Amino acid sequence: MSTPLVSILMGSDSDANRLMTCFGQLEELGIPFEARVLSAHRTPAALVAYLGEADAKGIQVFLCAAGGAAHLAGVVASHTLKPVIGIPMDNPPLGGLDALLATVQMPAGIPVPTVGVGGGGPVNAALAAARILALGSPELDAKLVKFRKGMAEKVAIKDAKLQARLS
Ligand code: RP5
Repeated sequence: MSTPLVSILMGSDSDANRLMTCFGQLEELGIPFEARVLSAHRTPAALVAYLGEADAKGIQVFLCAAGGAAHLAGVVASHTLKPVIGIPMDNPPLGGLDALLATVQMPAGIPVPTVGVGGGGPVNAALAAARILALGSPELDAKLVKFRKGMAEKVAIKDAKLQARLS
């Protein structure tokens, strides 16, 4: 197993299933990662201890997923100078608006760029991490170029199918 470059932190194991697309996207791009359940509220000391080790391990980007009163990404960002991307979880009863605002509305000085709530959020967090890492990796940059080309080709095929149905 290669040294992890991305750390995916989640506030609870109840977040894990909704992060599978994030794991899958990182795997597809060949980016080594690790994932941990660590909570800003329930395990504050363990979280801070982990962040102390993460730099030494070579973690370059943190992806932090939490729902409700989601302070995980902000707390992580306050303990590291590495990029931290927030992933608000779409939990009931408020559907993720609570987590979105808690994650994105950071005070000036501690940035937490945040992806959208729900479906595309975890995938986009993985792709955002990939773009950061690609700044120092021509190999990963080439994979992202290929990924985007593949996506455009899929859309062109879908459009051709729609045109065929309408003709
Ligand atoms: C947050 O509280 C977690 O990220 C999770 O989304 C939410 C609920 O956690 P559980 O009660 O399911 O463990 O900290």
